Parts: sequence; C-alpha cells; structure tokens
Amino acid sequence: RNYKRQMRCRCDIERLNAPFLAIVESLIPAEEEKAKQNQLLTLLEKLICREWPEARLYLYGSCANSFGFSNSDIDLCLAIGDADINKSEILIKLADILQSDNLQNVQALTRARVPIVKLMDPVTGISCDICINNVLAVVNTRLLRDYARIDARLRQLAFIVKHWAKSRGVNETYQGTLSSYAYVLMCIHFLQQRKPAILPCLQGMEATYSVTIDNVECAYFDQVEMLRDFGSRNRETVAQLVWEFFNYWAYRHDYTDSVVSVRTGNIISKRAKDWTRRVGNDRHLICIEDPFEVSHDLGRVVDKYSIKVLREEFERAADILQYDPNPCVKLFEPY
Ligand code: 3AT
Ligand code: MG
Repeated sequence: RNYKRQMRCRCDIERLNAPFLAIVESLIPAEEEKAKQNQLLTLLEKLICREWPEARLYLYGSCANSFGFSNSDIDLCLAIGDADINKSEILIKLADILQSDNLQNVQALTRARVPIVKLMDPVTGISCDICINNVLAVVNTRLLRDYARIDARLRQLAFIVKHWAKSRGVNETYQGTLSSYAYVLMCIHFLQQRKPAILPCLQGMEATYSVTIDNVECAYFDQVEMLRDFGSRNRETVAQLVWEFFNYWAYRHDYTDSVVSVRTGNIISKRAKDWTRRVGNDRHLICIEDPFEVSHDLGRVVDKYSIKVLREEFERAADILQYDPNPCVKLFEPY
C-alpha cells in the first residue's frame, strides 16, 4: 500500500481514542434489550418446566458474557441432568413444544456440530439458539464475564476487535476463520501480557469457584470485585491497545511455535501440547487454548487458506492504524 502520510506517532494514535470509544458506545446493547431477553427467557422457562420440571435454562455466549453487541441473537443452554439422554429426541420434542406456543421459525438442527433448536420470538423480535447440556459453555461464559469486570479496557478492546472481525468477514468458523469466543480469549491473553499487566490470570490464583463438568475441573478466582484496580498501574488507552493488538498478531506472534493460553496467562509452546502437526482436520496453524478444555485448540478451524486471509487482515489492520489518514473508517470497511 502507498500511504502518502507519514507514520503515526504515539500522540497521533492517542487521537483515535475518542472515536474508538464512540464506536464501542454505539455497539453496547440498550437496557431495554436486557428486559426483552428476560421476558423471552421467562416464557421459555415456563414452557420447558411443564415438560421437564427438573431442567434449567441458562443464558450463555455474548448475551451473558458482556461482549454482546446490540441486537445479537441469544444463546441458551437447556441443562437436563441425565447424561444418557438422546439429544436429538429432546431437541425434536422441544421444537414441538415451542412451535405449538406460537414461536416462529422453529427448527431442530439435530445434525449440527452443536445440535440446537432455533427460534424467533415474534413478541420481542429476538432470535435464539437452544442447545442441550453444553454446561462447559455456560462456565466459560462466566469466566469471560468475570474478566470483563476487572478492567473496562477488555470490553473496549474486544468490542473493537469483534467489530473489525465481523466487518472484515473473519468471524466465520465455517469458513475457517475464528469465533467471537476465540477473539475474546486473544484479547484477554493480550491484556494479561501487557507490562504492567492489565488483567491477572484468574486460573493461576487460589480458586474461589470450582465445578467439575464432563470430567473437566473448572476452577478459578472469581471474587473479581477485589481486583478492580488490578490494571491501574498500566495507563494505556484503548487506542494504544488496539494498535498493539494488531501489531502483535500481524508482526510479532510466533505462529510456528506459540500457543496463546489464558489458563496460564502465558505463551506456551506447541511442542508442549503436541500441537506441532496436523491430526485429522486439526492443523494448529494459529493456536488458542481453551481455558478449561485444554486439549481443545480454538484455532483448529483455521486451514492453510484461511490462515493467509487472517494474517493478511491482521497486517492490513496494523498498517491502517499506522499510516491511514482515516483509520476509524478504513479499519471497519466491509470486505
Ligand atoms: P457473537 O456476538 O454471537 O458473535 P458469542 O460470544 O456469542 O459471539 P460465539 O457465537 O462464538 O460467541 O459462541 C457462543 C458461546 O459458545 C461462546 C462460548 O461460551 C461458547 N463457545 C463457542 N465456541 C466454543 C468452542 N469452540 N469451545 C467452547 N465453547 C465455545
Ligand atoms: Mg452468539
């Protein structure tokens, strides 16, 4: 790219702060949206309770982890204690129940990687996906939400990164790019690594919350009100952090040997995880360790074509932030 303007210096980058914060502000859901979500949740709980009195319904994903944009779909998990259930049967039954209560576009997707029922509520206009017994996702949602309560800059950075990824078409797991969940983990890890650190490593501290799900122990320090000024020694603004984040992923991350690990708050090596070669469809070209399911690489969806797309997008973003006269527009230009 031929940029006519000179390189941006630190104080120029600082000028991007107000426009970035305005973008974040515009993406935050309004309070009345929460009320509508709760209204739908109450209705669904009532319907489900009739059929499965023991079951519980949990919100997870972006509507509960505080990284959700306005007007996004909601993710729900129906927790039915019994591990031996046939998920397809339950989903089909659930779809029947919902359909007969005037919910619209009800579909049971029993063969998806995560089987779900989809629906749209005509009263609130909200669309939602309901999965069965995906309790690990409920717990990782809680971890993300707790990290967001420690320092406001996490939510700001993650909103900008998610908005960039959605605008640039690199938030599509079925096309080999990364999930929103993966991007948020990348942001958490990045803030754990700042000097001084902006976020602690909650799983490295004494556990005050602990559950075991599907034989996976999920434990971390969740008294985050006590960590409110953890990051205060670091004065970086969201503009600087966005700049550093894209520079890191464009030019400094070691794609051949590094695994990003929120669990340890550090970079660990691919060798240590035995993620050095392709196994089945898992290629490990960009490695992001799930904080609880540690054998799970969130980068495994990325293939030899999409890794190129991703890295070019990181470089494009870094270059725009460095040289482009109008970065707050250019960064989010539709691809
Ligand atoms: P959007 O705002 O909908 O883009 P989201 O936070 O809802 O973002 P996803 O749609 O990527 O994120 O995923 C919904 C939740 O499902 C987030 C996380 O709790 C869980 N999840 C997603 N992908 C994985 C995964 N590969 N492993 C474990 N949990 C996952
Ligand atoms: Mg979602």
